[in-house]
Order: sequence, then C-alpha cells, then structure tokens
Amino acid sequence: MDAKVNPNELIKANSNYLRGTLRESIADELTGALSPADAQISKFHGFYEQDDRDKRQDRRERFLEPQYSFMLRARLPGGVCTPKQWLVMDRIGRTLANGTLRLTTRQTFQYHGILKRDIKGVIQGINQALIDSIGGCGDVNRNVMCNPNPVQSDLHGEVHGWARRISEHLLPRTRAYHEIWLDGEKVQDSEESEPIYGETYLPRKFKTAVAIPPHNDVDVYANDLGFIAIAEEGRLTGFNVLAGGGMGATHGDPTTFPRLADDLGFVTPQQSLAVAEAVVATQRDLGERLDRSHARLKYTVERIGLDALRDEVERRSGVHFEPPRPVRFTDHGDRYGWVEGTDGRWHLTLYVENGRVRDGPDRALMTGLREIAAIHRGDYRITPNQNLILAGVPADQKQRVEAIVRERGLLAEDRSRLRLGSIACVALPTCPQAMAEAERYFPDLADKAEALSARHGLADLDLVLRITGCPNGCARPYLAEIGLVGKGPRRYNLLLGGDGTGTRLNKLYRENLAEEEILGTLDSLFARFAAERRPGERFGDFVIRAGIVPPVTDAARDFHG
Ligand code: SRM
Ligand code: SF4
Repeated sequence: MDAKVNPNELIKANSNYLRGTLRESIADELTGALSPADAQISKFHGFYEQDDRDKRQDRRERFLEPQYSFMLRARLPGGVCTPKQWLVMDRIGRTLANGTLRLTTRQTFQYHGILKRDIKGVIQGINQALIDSIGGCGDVNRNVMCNPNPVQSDLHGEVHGWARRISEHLLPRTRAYHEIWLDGEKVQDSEESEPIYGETYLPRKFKTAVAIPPHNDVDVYANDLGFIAIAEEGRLTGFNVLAGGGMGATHGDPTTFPRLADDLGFVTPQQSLAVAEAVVATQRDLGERLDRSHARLKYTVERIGLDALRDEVERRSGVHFEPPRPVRFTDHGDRYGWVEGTDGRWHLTLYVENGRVRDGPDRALMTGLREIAAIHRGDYRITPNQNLILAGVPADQKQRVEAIVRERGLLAEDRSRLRLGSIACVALPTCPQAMAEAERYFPDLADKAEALSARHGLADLDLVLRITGCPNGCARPYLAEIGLVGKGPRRYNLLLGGDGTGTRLNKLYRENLAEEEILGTLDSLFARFAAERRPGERFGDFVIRAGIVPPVTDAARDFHG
C-alpha cells in the first residue's frame, strides 16, 4: 500500500475484511473502550464508541477512565419498518440502551448508551427482527434514504423497492458481521473478497438518497449520490442521477464547504444499480486517501470535474446518460396530520421533537407508539426530518389510532409551524464532535424564537430552522432558511437564505453569536420581514431579495464569505 495514505487506510487494509480484533476488544473487561483500531472498524458494523461528555471532567478528577458507552445505528432503507420491528426496537432501547430511541436525519434508529457487554445482545436482538446495522457508519454506502411519500402509495412502494435494492447492492460482502455478532460460520480467507469496495473500502463515508418530486424531504442534493424519481401517470419511468453533494465543513477552512450535488443525467430504473456501483467504484479509485477532510465524493468532483466523472461512470457501467428530465421541488419538510393515500389507506405524520422517542411529562410518546404498534396493521416510516409516519392505516382502524395519539398527546396540532419545520442534531452529551448544544438546547430556543415571531405577527411563519452543534452538518443546516452551527460553548454561527425546498445553500451571516445576539438579530430580521415581505414570499427568499445575504452560487468560492 502507498505509504502516503491516512492511517485509517492501514487500519482498514489490516482488518481482514473488517474483523480487526473486535472480538478481543469486546471481551476485554478491563476497559469500557475498544482498542483505537477497533474503534474505527466498529463503525462499519454500525456502532461508535462514545463517552458521556457531561461526566468527563468529574471522572478525570477522580482518575477514572471516561464513561464509555456505544451508539448503534441501524440500517433501515427508506426508514420503513413493521409494527413488530418497532416493538423489538422499542424493547431493546428500554432494556439495553439509555431508555430512548433516536430517529435520525437519515431515517433510521440510533441507540445511545449501550455498554460494551451488551453490544452483541443488541445486534442479535435487532437481527431477530430482521434489522441489521451493517454499514450504519464507516467508509461505505450508508443507510439509503427514500422519500416516505405517503400519498402516492403505489409509486412510493415501487421507488422504495429500488432504494432497498440499491442498499443491498452496495452492502459490503464480508461475512465479518455475521461471524462476530451472529455466530455465523467462520469464512476461509481464500473465500472472501469485496468485489465493489476492495479491501480498503471507500476513502470516506458515502451517502445515497432517493427523492420523489415534488417533495425533497430527503434533501437529495446533500448526498454523494442522489436519485430523483421520474414518474409518468403515477408509474416510475426512471431517475435523474445526481452526484457530489455533501454538507460537512470545517470552521475557518475555505477548502472545505457544503456542496449541492450535480446532475449526471437520466437512467431507467433497471440501469440504476449499475450506475450506483460505477459511482461508488469511481470514488473508490479516484477519491482522496490521505486527507480525510477532502475525501468525500464532492471534492473528487471538484478536482476532476463533473464531465470526467460522468465519462468514468458511463465507461464503468456501460450506461449512457440521457439528459436529465425537468423536476420541481416544492418543500423539504414534513406534512403533519392525516392524509388519505391513493389506495384508500390513511397515513398520520407525528412530530417527534429532535427525533427523540421517550416519554415526557406531557406526552407519552414511547408508550403511545408501543400501544399503536400492538394494533397497527400498516407500517412505520421514519422521515428525514426525524419524525414518524404511521402509514397504511385501514379506514376501519383510523379512529382507534386517533384515540391513542390523542390520549398520549402525540398530535402536532398545538405546535407552531416554526417548531414543526425545525431539526436539531444530537450534539452533547454523546457526540464527540459537538462544540455546542443542539438537541438539548433546541426546545428552549424554539420557545424564544416562537415568541419573537409572534411579536411580529408571524406566528404562523412557515420556516425551516436547523441547528447543529458543529459544522459537520448532521441536521443539514446549510440548506435551512435559518441555520445555526455550533462554534463553541453556547456560541453559534448564523446562516441565512435556504429556499425552503433544499435546492439552495444558505450563507454565513453572523459569526460566533451568543443567545442574546441570535435573538436580537432574529428580532430585527423578523421585523423587516413582517414589514417588507411580498405576498407568499418565504423568509429565505426575502433575505436574498433584500440584500441581507447574497446567494451562494459556487459553494467552493462563496460559502465562507
Ligand atoms: Fe452525522 C459524524 C450524528 C446525519 C455529517 N454524525 C457524526 C457522529 C457519528 C459523530 C462522530 O463523528 O463521532 C454523530 C453521532 C452523534 C450521536 O451521539 O449520535 C453524528 N449524523 C448524526 C445523526 C444521528 C444526526 C441526527 O441528529 O439525526 C444523523 C445520523 C444519520 C444516519 O442515520 O445515518 C447524522 N451527518 C448526518 C448528515 C445528514 C445527512 O446525511 O443527510 C450529515 C451531512 C451530510 C454529509 O454527510 O455531508 C452528517 N456526521 C457528518 C459529518 C461530516 C462529514 C463530512 O463530510 O465532513 C461527521 C464527521 C465525520 O464524518 O468525520 C458526522
Ligand atoms: Fe455531532 Fe456535529 Fe453531527 Fe451535531 S453536527 S451530531 S455536533 S457531528
């Protein structure tokens, strides 16, 4: 192997197809942690080593090792699971994790607070429900997102089928997961290979999403690889394929930036797997392997150019792209409440604040969802905005489901549109990268922002507000009308100018603001918006028209200001 590669490359290469010494690390009772190399390899199996950051200082002072535990992320293409699976996920969350389930911005479940000795039990438990965590994290294709689109039931079914196929097609082939966690048979060395990934897998994580216009809930332009479903008379005819999107950036480093994916062209559904594989293989071979902060596909596209990427993908897949079909997105948020699908079944979208499923003082969310799972005959769909759809409720069951959600306080009716359009990443205390709070701070911030908007007569303001604890962008803040990105303890950068559909990046407006400064700035911006806005104009469009921020036209050049 080339000596000029990142140490992570050597860990992957020496891992014997992702086995490492995970077995030994897990069995080591002297520490709650894994060996440093296994802590990298574990990500490919879907779990991360973390420690409780609230307790770091105290434990350091008492000469104790950090309070280690693990976060595990399931693979759940398109966020769809059955009530039976929900019940299993719920039970494991209550018994082997921190008592909650976390619905993520990529439509899956995360557990936090799993102890080392329980990891195997968790993986075996979810496996009984036919759920795995392969590639939940790591330098491979991650959970494939798919618009949950409850209304066009048939089209959703068809497109979701392709999302599942793409996910299966891009799975690593190593048997390490089955061998270590599910006590599968040991594979002879000579029998193993990774036809798509090779033994060093990808240079970096890789993300794929499938959107069904007019809704862009999945934020398809934020993905390494995107598929936009093109339908005629309700039937899928193909996909516009996109490549090179991503959110992550580093404060103060203009060589890193969020980027919207570009159009490669149109393909038929049958061609989509070959094209997905060719994009992955191109990134495998041409992606940066020394500097991980420039190793995502978006930087490969910047370096080699979109035309070269398209040529390479056509050559490898044997598929010739047709010109992309026209598409129009109208939103990237969720639509709450009941809707009837084309098949006569009903779908209810519930608001789950920050995706955290737990029982609170006024809403018994976890209990209510468990009660529903016991009777529900449709499925559950996790949305890319961390919410939940009870999908496919037969008409004769609607009243019963409604009674439970009312009794448990789960309807979104009493929430402001500002709150319903917002998302926050996990951040503290589990995320090692967090520079500021997000999930724990959001409810308080939302209360204050709601009060401000009401003061300016904007109580029903339809707004996309997203907050993250650092610039990695896990809640896709760079696509929000108002983005808050953690800069340091209780300090955030304020970005403005997303378009409410996830097709425009926002722009840095003010740096390193404390809460009073954030609220003061929003106060004057809301005042101007209330006075000057045009009929139907969105806040994100207004700030650009009014010259408050210029539009970002070229992420690489414009983003950092
Ligand atoms: Fe993320 C790393 C949480 C979606 C960009 N993300 C992390 C880690 C694992 C922190 C770490 O490196 O150890 C966070 C774990 C926190 C915790 O305690 O749970 C974390 N990311 C999340 C989740 C749970 C946020 C949420 O509130 O829902 C989301 C899980 C998604 C999933 O189910 O797979 C999550 N992360 C995203 C997204 C949004 C998306 O994919 O649509 C992004 C931006 C899109 C992108 O990837 O460009 C995102 N996460 C990152 C990055 C920056 C990557 C980059 O290219 O720079 C990191 C850091 C890294 O990879 O080094 C990161
Ligand atoms: Fe952690 Fe940063 Fe992602 Fe938030 S955006 S979960 S703080 S890595």
